Formats: sequence, structure tokens, C-alpha cells
Amino acid sequence: MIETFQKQAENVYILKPIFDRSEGASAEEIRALVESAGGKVCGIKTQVVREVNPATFIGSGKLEEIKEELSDSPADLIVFDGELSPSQTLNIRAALGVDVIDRTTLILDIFALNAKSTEGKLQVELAQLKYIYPRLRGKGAELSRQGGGIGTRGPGETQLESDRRHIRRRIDFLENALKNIETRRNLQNLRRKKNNIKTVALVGYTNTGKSTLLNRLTGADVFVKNQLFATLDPTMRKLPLKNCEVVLSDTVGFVRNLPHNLIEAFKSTLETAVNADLILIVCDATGDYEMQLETTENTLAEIHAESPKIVVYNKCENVADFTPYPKDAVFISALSGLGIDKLLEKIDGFFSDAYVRIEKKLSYPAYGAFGKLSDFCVVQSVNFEEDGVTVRASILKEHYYKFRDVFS
Ligand SMILES: Nc1nc2c(ncn2[C@@H]2O[C@H](COP(=O)(O)OP(=O)(O)OP(=O)(O)O)[C@@H](O)[C@H]2O)c(=O)[nH]1
Ligand SMILES: [Mg+2]
Repeated sequence: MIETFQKQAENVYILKPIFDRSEGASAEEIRALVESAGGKVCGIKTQVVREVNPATFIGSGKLEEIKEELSDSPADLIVFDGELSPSQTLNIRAALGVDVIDRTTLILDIFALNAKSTEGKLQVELAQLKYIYPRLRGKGAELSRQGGGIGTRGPGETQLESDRRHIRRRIDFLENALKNIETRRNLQNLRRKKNNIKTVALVGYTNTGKSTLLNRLTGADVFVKNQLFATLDPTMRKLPLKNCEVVLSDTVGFVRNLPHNLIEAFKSTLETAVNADLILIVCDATGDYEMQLETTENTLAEIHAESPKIVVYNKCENVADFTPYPKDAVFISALSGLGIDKLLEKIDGFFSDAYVRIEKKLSYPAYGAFGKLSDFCVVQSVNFEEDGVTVRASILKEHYYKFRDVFS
């Protein structure tokens, strides 16, 4: 991956099409996306679109008006908050005389900036190439921005200029490399399953505080930032509970209209949510939590993550009125620690329903029988004494009942 970091923030003019006058025209999210890519917003224009113009998306009269507005703006780049076809991108650029990128390119760019692990980088490059590939048709060089900056991080110029065949080969290579990493991960998952290690996945809209919660619960030191898509690489940490120990995982956040290619590319990291025994959905109680929840649930459905879920409303230290929220909502503040005990109790309850905890001195013959159970329990400690073995362990209920006489 080629990354071209700009020393100076680019001035970005946001063009946000809306299709219905009554639709919320908040540009907060696209502004946050631009800032996460290192851009500085120098203007925002929301434009009602009644009918999409196939050539320029927005009607030519409106484009004239925007051009006028841009004449005394420092804008280096226009970010269009929607998906544009290659010819629309070129036509808008020609009409306005400023570089244009669409929402997908922007999101891919942020991902390219934030990917740290080998796998993350491969995934982002694959998503970028898959986005570019069908759009090339000889327009690669024309479509790529001259110089560096937002929208050029990732595969960048050199590969854009080369032919489709080269890109096709690179896509195949990346897919293979990712498959190998996935195989390794599947083996780890199997091992975890075999050892009966339970997993909890933190998922949710980006910037809701998932990594902060992971840090709070496990004392980990995961990168936290008031930025969209701060986390791309999955992190796993042990979380000791009353009755057993689980593995808590943190991964990429979701966003509305997350490009499908990205979900595809990140499927294997998102697998942690698919395989989890319990999913914690983290919402930002101070934001548009209904939209966050809907986006998260849709994305989870798309990747077939069907495990039981607990919804947590974070940043609650800033909530003054709790009446609008669902009655069974779990409120926490990952930052201050408020409500964390209650959440832990809830997670504990979930798992203790599945486990029976034993602390018992077993005779040596009984301990022999206990050995057969080891696949179905989490052993906390084993103490060998003269007259027997003291075992502390959590055993899956169904197996505990099958082997009940061992413990009686
Ligand atoms: N006020 C307040 N801010 C919080 C709380 N929890 C997290 N934050 C802030 O929210 C921002 C995002 O936190 P992260 O933990 O990086 O969020 P994330 O969900 O992991 O974000 P991505 O990895 O980017 O998807 C940071 O500025 C945090 O300090 C909270 O309980 N209260
Ligand atoms: Mg994070």
C-alpha cells in the first residue's frame, strides 16, 4: 500500500445531496469522516435532488450556482456524500474545476490511513482495488487525483495507471493471501471452541466507545480516538468473570452506507462477531442511537451474526433525561466507569446461565472421571493433595448434569 501523507490539511467542500426535503440534512457525519481523513471542512452545501441527472447527478443549473460559490472558497477538494459513477465524477470535476471524490472513496481512504496490521492493509487494498476495477475502463489515469491527498491513499497512482489485467492479478493475490490468514484464524477459533473458551464481541457504530469499553473492562491499552474508524484490526483480551473467563474482542466500527466491498473485505475480521457467544452492541447515547442501532443490526444481519445481543448505551454521564430510551437499556460510561458493574453482572448472568461453578475436593478416581470433562469446562485451579484433588472450574451445564455423580 502506498500512503501519501499530506503535511497541510486539504480544504474540503462537502456536497451533500438529499432526496427528500423532510430528510434530516445533518452533515455532522460526513464532516467527521472528512476530518478523520485529515481534511479541513471549508464549506458545506446540502442540495435537494428530485431526479438524479445521469451525467452530473446534480442538475447543471445547480452546479453553476455551486461553481459561483466556490470561486471565493479555498477548496482543494469536493467530497460528494453519495456514490458517483466514474463519468459523473469526471463531469462534476469538469464543471466545477475542482477535484471530486465520493463517499466510498473517502471511507476507503480513512481505512487505508488507519490499517495497521498486515491483514488490515491487505483487506483495505483489496476493497480499494475492487472499487476501482469495474470503474477503470480506460479512465484510470483521468480518475485518479493528481498529486497526493485524500482519496489517493492506498494503491494510489502507480497501480491506477497500469492496466486492468495487473489489477485483476493483484486482486487474486490479495484474496489468496487473505484466505491463508483466515484459515489460520479459523484454526484458532476451533481451538477456542474445543477448549470451550467463550467469546464476547464488541460491535457498533464507529466512535461509540467500543475500544474505550474494552480498555475499561480488561485494562487493555487499545488506541482510542475521537475519530471515525480508529480501530480496524481486531483485538482480543481476556475478561475474567465470576464463573468463568471469556475473551472480549473489539473490531471495526460500522457506518451508514458502508461500502459493500468493505463489508466483504472485512468479513473475516467481522467473523469474530459471527462466532461470538454474546454480542455487545455499543451505542452512543448522546448521538443518534436509533440510527446507530439500525445500521449495526443491518450489518450484523448481512454477515449472519445471530448470537444473543445486549445493547449498551455509552457516554451516559452526558445524558440528562433517560426517559426516551428503551426500558431495558443498559447505561454505561466507559470513560468514567459508571454502570460498568451492572454491565458485568449482566454478562456474568448470561454466562452463568450456561455454566455451573464447582469448587470441590475430588477423590483420585473421581478426578480421573473429571478428566473426561476437561473439554467442556474452564478450569481455574487444580490442587493435588494427599487425599484428593481440589478443583475449581466452571462446567457447561449440560455436561455437568451428565457427569453429576462425579461431583456428588
Ligand atoms: N463522554 C464520553 N466519551 C467517551 C466515552 N467512551 C468513549 N468516549 C470517547 O469517544 C471517542 C471514541 O472512542 P473509541 O473508544 O475510540 O470508539 P470506538 O467505538 O472504538 O471507535 P472506532 O474504533 O473509531 O469505531 C473517544 O474520544 C473517547 O474518549 C464515554 O463514556 N463518555
Ligand atoms: Mg475502536
